[in-house]
Amino acid sequence: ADEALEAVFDAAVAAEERIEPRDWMPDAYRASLVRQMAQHAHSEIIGMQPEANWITRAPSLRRKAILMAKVQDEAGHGLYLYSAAETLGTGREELLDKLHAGRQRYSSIFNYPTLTWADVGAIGWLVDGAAITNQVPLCRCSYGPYARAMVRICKEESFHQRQGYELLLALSRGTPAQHEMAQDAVNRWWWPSLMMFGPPDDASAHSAQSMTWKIKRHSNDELRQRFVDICVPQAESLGLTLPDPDLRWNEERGQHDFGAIDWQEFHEVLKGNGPCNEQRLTQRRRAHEEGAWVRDAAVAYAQKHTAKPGQ
Ligand code: FAQ
Repeated sequence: ADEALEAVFDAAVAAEERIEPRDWMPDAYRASLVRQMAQHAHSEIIGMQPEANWITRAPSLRRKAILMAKVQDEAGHGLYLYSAAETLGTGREELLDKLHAGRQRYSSIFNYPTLTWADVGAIGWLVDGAAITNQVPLCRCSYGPYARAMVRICKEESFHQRQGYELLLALSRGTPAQHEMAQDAVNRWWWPSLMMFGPPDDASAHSAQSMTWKIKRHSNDELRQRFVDICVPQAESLGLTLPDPDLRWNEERGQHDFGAIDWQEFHEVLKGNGPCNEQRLTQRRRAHEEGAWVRDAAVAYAQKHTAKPGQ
């Protein structure tokens, strides 16, 4: 019977139809989606930490309001994604437990520190820019709830990217010290941003299967290249340079060549040895424990209200 169901599933994917929660799907498809969506959700909420670090030190009320809105959006993105993962039968609590136990991943990028105010700009421009490049194709993901969550997330990410760009532009055109601060932030965030797209195609364990299932629409290297090509003219407009002496236009390919990525560093960060891995997870576990009373209160409130009509 499974073979007939699998044929229906394969045909739906081939016909660009959406797979919905109640449709039959192969166990491995479900598992791979949960893996990717959980990693994505975890990235959104862990990703609040590096920038939240600057909320109290934002240089003006306007900058502070913008940054608070952005960090709140990230919490919201986490919630859309946990809800989307719930439609596959895995609850938020279960996924959070796995994150806290170090059994599920979050993006490597959030294990780097935010040393200056310019880092908030570099994160917006580069990290959110990389996130959009990766996530726009996910709006066409074969799994309906994930694809729909992505549409809204991408709109908000675009605003995040613009605020980062505008912040960096203000610094770049500011005093020499401000310009230098912007350049230093770009120097530190550039290479880790390129690593966000994942390992090179020949080392990407899941790409081939995920592309057959139309979860992913482009390979890691394709999206990384697209991102580099987008960033080069933007860096020029910003008056900042990208820290890669090998970066140059390749007329033949119609794309930029760029230098070698330090995959050793990527693997170390994935193993937990990045500059902030321990700090991020400790802070996440603490926030979860300190928020226990909110969850308890919400459950008590809900029980009280469901009990009422019968009283
Ligand atoms: N960091 O076979 P592949 C954001 C893992 S944006 C850590 O190529 P796949 C917005 C991968 O899980 C960031 N781990 O895997 C924001 C796998 O491990 P596993 C989040 C990585 O899935 C901005 C192994 O390596 N975005 O949060 C990374 O086909 C600012 C082999 O890799 C998403 O998650 C990495 N960079 O492709 C928030 C987007 N790369 O599971 C706050 C959705 C790979 O076997 C502030 N995800 N790994 O143990 C995806 O598109 C894909 O999952 C990829 C990886 C492209 C990340």
